[in-house]
Amino acid sequence: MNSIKNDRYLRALLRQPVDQTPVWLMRQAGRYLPEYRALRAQAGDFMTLCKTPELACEATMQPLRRYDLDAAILFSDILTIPDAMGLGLTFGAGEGPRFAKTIRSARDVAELSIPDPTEELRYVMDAVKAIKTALNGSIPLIGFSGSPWTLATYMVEGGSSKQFSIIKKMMYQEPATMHALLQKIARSVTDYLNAQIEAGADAIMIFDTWGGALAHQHYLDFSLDYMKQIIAGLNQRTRRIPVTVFTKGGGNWLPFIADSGCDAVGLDWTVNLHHARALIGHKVALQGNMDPSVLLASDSVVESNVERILAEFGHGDGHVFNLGHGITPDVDPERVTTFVNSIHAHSKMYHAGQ
Ligand code: 1CP
Repeated sequence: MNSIKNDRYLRALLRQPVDQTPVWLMRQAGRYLPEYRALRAQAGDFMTLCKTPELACEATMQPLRRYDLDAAILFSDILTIPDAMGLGLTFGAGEGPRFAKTIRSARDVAELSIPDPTEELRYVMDAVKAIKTALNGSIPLIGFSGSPWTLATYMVEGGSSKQFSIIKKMMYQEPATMHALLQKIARSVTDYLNAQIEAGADAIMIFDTWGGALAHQHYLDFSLDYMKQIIAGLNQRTRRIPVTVFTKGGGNWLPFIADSGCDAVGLDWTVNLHHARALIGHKVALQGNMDPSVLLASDSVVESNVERILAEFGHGDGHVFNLGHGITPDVDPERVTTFVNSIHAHSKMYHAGQ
């Protein structure tokens, strides 16, 4: 029942032999695709798209019709968790996320509820099930969540932030309150990801988009520790579910991340893949790491950057090709065709004889 025709992505995460390097793109469903913009217009707003399982399923499937991708990702958002915890999420037209309620005190933390994922987040589980049916065993489905630290930045700041002044003040001034908040989020995320696994997700990715804003020891104590807790709490009993951890700006902490219990580490484009492989490639698989802005250049530039990155990783298994962060809305979808096809064409030689 769980056999998947193209399982290159799952095999690469477990550092097993593959015939060519698997590829998917962070934010592969999104605004660079005209069909996504039409779907979102039909839904009216972004959260309606997320909360309507048939529409979320359609958004996941759109990039798979255009490109020869090795994995699908659940169409949803990391901010469904704080929304389900009662903070009231909205996305204004052309704006980032906004929360009606923010977390600023120990009392606010105490009042937060831990959602039952089969109730408040049932729409996500219904989307996972619909996508699994639509995929019909062709490629694996990635379930995901934000890291507790990354989710906390939105919950405390009330939306996107550049400086993280409010949450950092809270972390330094009231570390116990900060830990209590992160603990509650970690429990919510663990339940949420286990429900996604139960609904059919084949692999899990944890997005720690803002971990790179932290000082060294604070990254370990306020971000990585909670991701470790989540990984240890994931249900691996019925199926082996590979887990990828991506800390944007986490290049300095690769050995710590590789010891978190994850199967793969996501790398942004500031990291040299050869160096990362020498450092941690005997423990975990590596995912990444082309600068998304390369996709703004010509086909030949895209192709030469793909070749460079494949060569940086070199011969052998344990590489999942991806961008170093999400694809941006200004990318021409044609460049993505070149990107995906050149990975498949040029990567075979690195796996020859496996
Ligand atoms: O239509 C629109 O205008 C909404 C744009 C959009 C999309 C397509 C948002 C708003 N979220 C998403 C989908 C999404 N988000 C997916 C599934 C689609 C896919 O990957 O194919 C995933 C995995 C995410 C994850 C996500 N949301 C992250 C972590 C990954 C990353 O990019 O770093 C983060 C930080 C968010 C928050 C978020 N969602 C959307 C916005 C505008 C933001 C804020 C970003 C910021 O603070 O800068």
